[in-house]
Amino acid sequence: MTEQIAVIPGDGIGQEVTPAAVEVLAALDLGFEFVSGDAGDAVKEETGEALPQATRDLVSASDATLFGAAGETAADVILPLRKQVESFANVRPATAYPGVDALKPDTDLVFIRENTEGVYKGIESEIAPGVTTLTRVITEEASRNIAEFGFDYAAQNGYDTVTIAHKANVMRTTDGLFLETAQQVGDERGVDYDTALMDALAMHLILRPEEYGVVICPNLAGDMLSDLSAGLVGGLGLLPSANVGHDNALFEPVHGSAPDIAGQGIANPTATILSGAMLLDHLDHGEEAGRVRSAVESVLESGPHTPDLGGEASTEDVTAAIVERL
Ligand code: GGG
Repeated sequence: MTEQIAVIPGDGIGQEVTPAAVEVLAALDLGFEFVSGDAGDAVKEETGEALPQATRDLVSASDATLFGAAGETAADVILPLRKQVESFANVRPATAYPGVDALKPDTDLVFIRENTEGVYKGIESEIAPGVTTLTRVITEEASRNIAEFGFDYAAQNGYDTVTIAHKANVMRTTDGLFLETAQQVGDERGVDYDTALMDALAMHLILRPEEYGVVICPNLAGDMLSDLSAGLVGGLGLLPSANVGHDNALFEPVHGSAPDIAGQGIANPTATILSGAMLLDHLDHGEEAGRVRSAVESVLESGPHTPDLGGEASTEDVTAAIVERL
């Protein structure tokens, strides 16, 4: 049966790296049907709406979605899209590769980020001129879902170190619940785990990332700690991600629209192509996912490289080299 992939490039370099990943997926000859959807700043300017209903419908009707990058309208685009696939877990691996000048070459981390609540719930108000508030929502159900997913992920992918990130000494009620629930899940399974205050963890990740594996995080902490860890392995151009729901999923690079380099044809497509590999795994094309990862690793090792990795190659050069390796 033909599998339908929704492709939403979004803003900025999303318009460059998403076609690159589609080119790689198409080269596998799996018979995917790619259907494009509009979203983002330009769409909002044209139509008044950053995420048209037709794009939401496309995502729901597809077997999986490949998304590029969100710009100014991120809160109106990527958060509702993650909701559209009912994704409760955002999986963000940060891995160092041979051939890339990484600050910490032994880094092999996977952030399992809660994807539905925390401060990203969108409950903000201006309660008086010059006075604003934000409501942070943490529920036992969502905390249990992400912890179960995180411990399962570690077991299935061979990680023996699991860390629960939190700030329960300050956010006693909300992160108190997150921590207590995640610990319960670890205890029920009888597996070892650590807990870490997220601010101290940020420092430890920079000094000794090799001591960590899977990190289970509340929403904002997962967003920030994964970006921080991109700095350990060579930059945001390398980090893919999966937004996983029970019946659907959306895959996107961790990076945003990078307006400083958009339109120049020099964006690193690696993160989006590796997001494509995660999509392949999700659709049970594990062998092809492995082939894509090997091709990417080969190109990272021997080049060509885009300028973010110290090279002079274009997005198209790197994509062509990966397709050739396939
Ligand atoms: N492809 C990821 C992206 O566009 N990120 C922009 C952004 O603002 N992300 C916020 C988030 O990941 O929650």
